[in-house]
Amino acid sequence: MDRGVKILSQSPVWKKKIVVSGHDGAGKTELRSALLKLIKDRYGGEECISVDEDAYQVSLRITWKEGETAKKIDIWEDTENSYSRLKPLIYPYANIVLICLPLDLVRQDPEAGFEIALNRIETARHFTKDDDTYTSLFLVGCRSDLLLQQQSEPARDGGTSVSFIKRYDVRKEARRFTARHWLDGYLECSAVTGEGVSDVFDIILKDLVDQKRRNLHSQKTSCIIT
Ligand SMILES: Nc1nc2c(ncn2[C@@H]2O[C@H](COP(=O)(O)OP(=O)(O)OP(=O)(O)O)[C@@H](O)[C@H]2O)c(=O)[nH]1
Ligand SMILES: [Mg+2]
Repeated sequence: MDRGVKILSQSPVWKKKIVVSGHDGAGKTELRSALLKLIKDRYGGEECISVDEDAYQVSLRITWKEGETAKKIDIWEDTENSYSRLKPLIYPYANIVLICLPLDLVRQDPEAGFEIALNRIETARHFTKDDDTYTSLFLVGCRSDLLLQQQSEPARDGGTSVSFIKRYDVRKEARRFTARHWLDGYLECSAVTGEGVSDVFDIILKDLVDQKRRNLHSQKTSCIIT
């Protein structure tokens, strides 16, 4: 646990919630750590950043100061093993849900990979449908360095034919999946090398700012058909 110096309590507060979901071992925890590192690198050292992680490691609160505004982002993680009674705590009021897709693993077994991602999307939509917060859903292609490494190696036959794996363009399929399931976008990074993490963070921040406008026309307003 890392405890920095607290931010002045009288600062105006901008508070957002992000949920990181996806396959078992997709890179959710690494992505949270990479985002934390990026925020620390960008917004200064210990003087203006505080970090709190809960005992179950499902929620991480990062607070930093930008101009006069204190910014807080709660980054929650929903793992395959999360107790089902935690889910109603993890998802509601999420501003963004990131569905992590381990590109190297999905390239080996696309059918199972996209099915798991779809299942996570349905879970996220189910647990956010009744609150009054706009929730953006992004698909995040994770472990992109492992994908590159894999593509430069001869394909091994692990149940799927070698020629199929060689031809299969997992990035293209991820983009198609994003469009087919009405997600807000497809992002990609390697949390370990840091490649693409700042682009992911910039898009997340932009989306969080744009949500203010979108909230005026919330997607969750109920309608009655007579
Ligand atoms: N090379 C590389 N390895 C990664 C990357 N992201 C995650 N990993 C590795 O993949 C494994 C799983 O990463 P985690 O971040 O623990 O995955 P997770 O989704 O949190 O896993 P669960 O919480 O168990 O579901 C670890 O060995 C990580 O070091 C990445 O971008 N590149
Ligand atoms: Mg994890």
